[in-house]
Amino acid sequence: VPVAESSAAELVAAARSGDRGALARLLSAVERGGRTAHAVGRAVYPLAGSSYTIGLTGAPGAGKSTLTSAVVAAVRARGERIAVLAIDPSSPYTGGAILGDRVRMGEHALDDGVFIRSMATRGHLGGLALATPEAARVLDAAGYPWVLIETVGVGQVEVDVAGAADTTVVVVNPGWGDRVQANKAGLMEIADVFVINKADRPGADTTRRDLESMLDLTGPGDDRWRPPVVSAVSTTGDGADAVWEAVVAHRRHLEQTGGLAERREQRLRDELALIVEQRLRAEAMQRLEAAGRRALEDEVVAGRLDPWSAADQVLGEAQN
Ligand SMILES: Nc1nc2c(ncn2[C@@H]2O[C@H](COP(=O)(O)OP(=O)(O)OP(=O)(O)O)[C@@H](O)[C@H]2O)c(=O)[nH]1
Ligand SMILES: [Mg+2]
Repeated sequence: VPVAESSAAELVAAARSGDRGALARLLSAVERGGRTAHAVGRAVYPLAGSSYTIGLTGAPGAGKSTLTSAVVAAVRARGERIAVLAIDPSSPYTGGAILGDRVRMGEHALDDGVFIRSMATRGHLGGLALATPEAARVLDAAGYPWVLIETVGVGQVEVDVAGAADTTVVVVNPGWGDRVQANKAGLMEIADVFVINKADRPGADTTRRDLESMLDLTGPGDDRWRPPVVSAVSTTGDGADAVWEAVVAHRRHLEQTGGLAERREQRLRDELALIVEQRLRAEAMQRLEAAGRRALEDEVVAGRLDPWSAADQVLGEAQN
């Protein structure tokens, strides 16, 4: 059932009192985007701000979901509630990878202290970058003190996700040093914590040495934090607690240095700019359609009109 604009506030209230169905509907609205998502965004903003977000990224199949499940178990063992957003940027629909996640995270299905939700972005331009922080805010408003966001690292996507998180965990596997060269620099930049998952496989020690020496070269970042490298075997749960300890240590560091407030502030500035940009982009495309897109394109293709003048016609601007 779609969320009517007027009912966003009611759903938020229901979600805050523990109604998981209401929470799921709010997240669906965010996932779909558009007006209803804006209404949800307005309703949750004043209520959010007390939860801590963790981004968990890495190459396809690195074991992110398995690690997530193990970390959730570690968090629950400490008696804390946690929500998980599994984001699938590659598919416009909630698809196969997510079905696998149901199995991998299934052990938490009956736990009231855990909320797991997968989110596809239906191919919206910039949809992921806007929907992710919004969904995290919904879970924040619903009372989850920890929100973990799992995303497949496929280039720009993990950078977007890092942008939405307080602490970013990058998951690599043994042998990582030899592969994904192109992506390394980007990952080094966003990682607050490194996890060498599948440490039961050969090459884990070499990967650790590689990572540590790269970290030596990079030196501590602006916030003087050196990302710890944690080994894990997520299939057995080994290392999950150490991963969580590293996250908590990074949080403490950010809180003590003022880095947390800084990160959050920068995120909101970026988000505002992105929202304005997305809305103008949508409006621009509407104007193009209204101006007779196909006919204009044909004129340009036929060489009777240059694209600049065509754009002027669409935007109603004088040529210059
Ligand atoms: N040997 C070993 N296998 C693991 C470990 N962790 C995960 N796996 C296996 O790796 C495969 C992929 O695990 P997932 O958790 O689905 O990986 P993912 O990174 O979430 O995958 P995508 O979301 O599809 O990118 C599964 O078959 C897991 O059982 C580990 O520590 N050791
Ligand atoms: Mg996964």
